[in-house]
Amino acid sequence: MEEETSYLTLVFSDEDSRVYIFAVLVAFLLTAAYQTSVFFYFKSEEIIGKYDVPSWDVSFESIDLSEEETQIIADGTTSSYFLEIDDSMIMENSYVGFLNVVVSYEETSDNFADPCDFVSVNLRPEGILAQWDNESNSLSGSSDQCSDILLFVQIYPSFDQSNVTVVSETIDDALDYWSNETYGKGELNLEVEVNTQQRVEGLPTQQDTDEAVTVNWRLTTFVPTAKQLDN
Ligand SMILES: [Ca+2]
Repeated sequence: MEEETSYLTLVFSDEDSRVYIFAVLVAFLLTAAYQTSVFFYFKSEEIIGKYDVPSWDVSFESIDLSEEETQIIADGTTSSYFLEIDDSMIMENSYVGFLNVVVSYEETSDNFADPCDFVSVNLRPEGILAQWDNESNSLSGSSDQCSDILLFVQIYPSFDQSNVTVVSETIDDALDYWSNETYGKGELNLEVEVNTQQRVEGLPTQQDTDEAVTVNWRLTTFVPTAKQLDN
C-alpha cells in the first residue's frame, strides 16, 4: 500500500505523466461518447424504422345492384335465368363483392285450394371468377310452400363489408389487394325447375300446368378507400 501510494504520488508528481494520463483519459471518454451516440442515434433510427411502416384502415362503400326477371315455367321443365356482369354494369373503381339471389313464386292457378308447386333452383358454379368453394355459399335450394328460396355466392375473397387494417408503405399497396376487377365478371346461369302440385289429380278444371317464378339478383359491389392510422 505504501509502495503503490508512493508510486502514484510519483507518477502524478511528474508533469509529463499527468499530461499523458489526462490525454489518455480524454481520448477514452471521447471514444466512449462517440460510440454511445452512434449507437443511440443510428440504432434508434433503425428501431424506429422497423415500426415506421404505416397502418391503413381500409373501408368499403357498398353499392347494391338489382336485376329481376320473371318467367313462366311449364310443369316438369327447367328454365335458365342468366345474369350478365360486365364493365358496363359495374361502376368505375368498384369491384364485385358477393351475390344474393331471391327466388320467389306463389300459386297463381286460381284453382280452389290448389297447393303450392314444387320449385327447385340450382346456380351453376361457373361463368365468373368467384369463391365457389366458400363455406358460406348457398348454391341450391327448393320450396313447396311458396316461400322464398335464398342463395348466396362469395365472389371477392374475404370481402364482408367490414373494415380491414393493412400494414404497407403506400396507400396504393394498401388498396392493391382490394382492386382486382377480374372477380365476378362473366355470366351466371340459374336453373329453375317447376313441378306443379294440384289438389285433385286428373280433373280437367283443376289443371295446374305452369308457374311464374321471379328471380331477383342482388349484386353487392364496393369502392375501397384507405385512411392512414396514427401509429
Ligand atoms: Ca299448384
